[in-house]
Amino acid sequence: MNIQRTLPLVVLVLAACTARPPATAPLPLPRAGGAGHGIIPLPASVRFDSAQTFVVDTLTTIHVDRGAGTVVECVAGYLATMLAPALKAEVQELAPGGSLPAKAIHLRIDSANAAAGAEGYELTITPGTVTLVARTTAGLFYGVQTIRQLLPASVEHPAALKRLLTLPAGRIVDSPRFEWRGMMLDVSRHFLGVSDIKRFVDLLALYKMNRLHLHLSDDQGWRIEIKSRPELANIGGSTQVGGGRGGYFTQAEYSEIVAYAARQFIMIVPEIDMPGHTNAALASYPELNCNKVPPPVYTGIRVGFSAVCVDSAVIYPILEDVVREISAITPGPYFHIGGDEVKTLTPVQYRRFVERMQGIVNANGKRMIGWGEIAPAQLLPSTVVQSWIKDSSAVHAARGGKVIMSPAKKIYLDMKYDSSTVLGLSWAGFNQVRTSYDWNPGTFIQGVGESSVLGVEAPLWSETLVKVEDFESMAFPRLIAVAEVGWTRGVLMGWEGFQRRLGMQAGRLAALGVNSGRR
Ligand code: TNX
Repeated sequence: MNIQRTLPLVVLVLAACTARPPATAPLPLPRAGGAGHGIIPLPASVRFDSAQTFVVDTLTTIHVDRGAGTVVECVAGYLATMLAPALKAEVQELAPGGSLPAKAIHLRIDSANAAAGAEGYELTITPGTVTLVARTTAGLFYGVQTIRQLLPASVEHPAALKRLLTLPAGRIVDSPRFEWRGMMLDVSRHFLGVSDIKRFVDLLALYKMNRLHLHLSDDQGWRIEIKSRPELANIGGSTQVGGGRGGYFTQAEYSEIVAYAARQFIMIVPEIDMPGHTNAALASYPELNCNKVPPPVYTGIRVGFSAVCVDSAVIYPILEDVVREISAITPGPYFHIGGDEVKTLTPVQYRRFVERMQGIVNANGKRMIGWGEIAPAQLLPSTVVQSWIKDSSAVHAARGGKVIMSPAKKIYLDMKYDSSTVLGLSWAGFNQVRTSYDWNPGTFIQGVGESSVLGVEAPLWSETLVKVEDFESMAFPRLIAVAEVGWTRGVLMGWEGFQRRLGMQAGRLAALGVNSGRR
């Protein structure tokens, strides 16, 4: 390295912002490169130049422009940690007009870069230099994930003997099809702890997904501390399906998850399901019930039987406290009110409730999201409808609103793969990996065209899932298919190619210790 040309050399402090996936067992991947790369989601444009490669070794350095800012430094630090100990885990500043040493990886923000779009990136690899350019730090992070997937699976495991880390020479220009590329975890039916959630965050990041929706309340459990209404978590969080211990996130733990996810460009979207799916809340505060009698906590898996007393004025201060406290610790702009499967209210009662909640959510500075059932209410165009069955979300598209596509028959990750799958449900059918891959979010619902689709999100309901391994076996590999549906333009997609690339992910998933289900 020519220190002269990079002076002043500054080693940036990265400890606070480096995060890398945990892992358990090393396994090699087939060599990436040529036409046979294994990148998922498939980038918009990939060109490999020749048989030449960039070799990562102890001479390799990572550079960011001076003054690029902490977030760029963090992304560079994430890459440095991933490549250590092949190189020294240090990020260096490049002075204006300074030239790069040989064997440099340069991460650069260019806000005027038109090729890649807001979340896109351009990656150029030559034997001497790797240049990653993006308009935003998110784009840089996605480019780093592409670099990661071009490297052998051994980079996923800190204990793996570092085989030759090489990148094929070439150029990738890439940007996502949809803004919303998400997953939902139901931590209500069975509770998952902070470290389990972080593990999912790590895995979402690998596939360029950017939303993690947490289903924080349901009949069986209330999973977040509300300081002004402590019984919600104390009583409502005391059990789960099957009668286990349950649990809940303290607000500090929730904030820890939010911050951890933000470092990997993943927004946490909190959901408090109402007016139905509320038995845990009803058991905690008698005044939420029309008869003021709290029901016992519920550990079965029926749906549709509970509802808060929507015509009673006394419930709204409680719901306002809930929305206020959660909104205050949620930097993302969304609050999800659920709204699904309410069988005990009239349509008028239901609609009035949804409209009132929309006001409360907006008053707390958030945009409301609700499941498809909310569409017939008078919704603002800023409200988002999450479609899960063929519902009336076209009504919302017609008023200029956006729709998140979560069709149960395609991407419900709690549906069995087939009749031999041990865990999961099958009310929407079997969802094979191909089922989750082969569909078009832009044409799936009549009246909800491409421009009305905010993106895709795969829910993972947990009636039958207890341990994080159970969640993983249902999510993987189908979630990887959903990641490609959300990112890659339809004309570029194809099952055969995806299947081949998915095969190439196997070693990586094994190195990460992911309990992947079937193909
Ligand atoms: C329907 S999808 C539900 C959930 C269940 C799920 C099981 C939706 C908005 N509601 O309450 O857990 O089916 O697949």
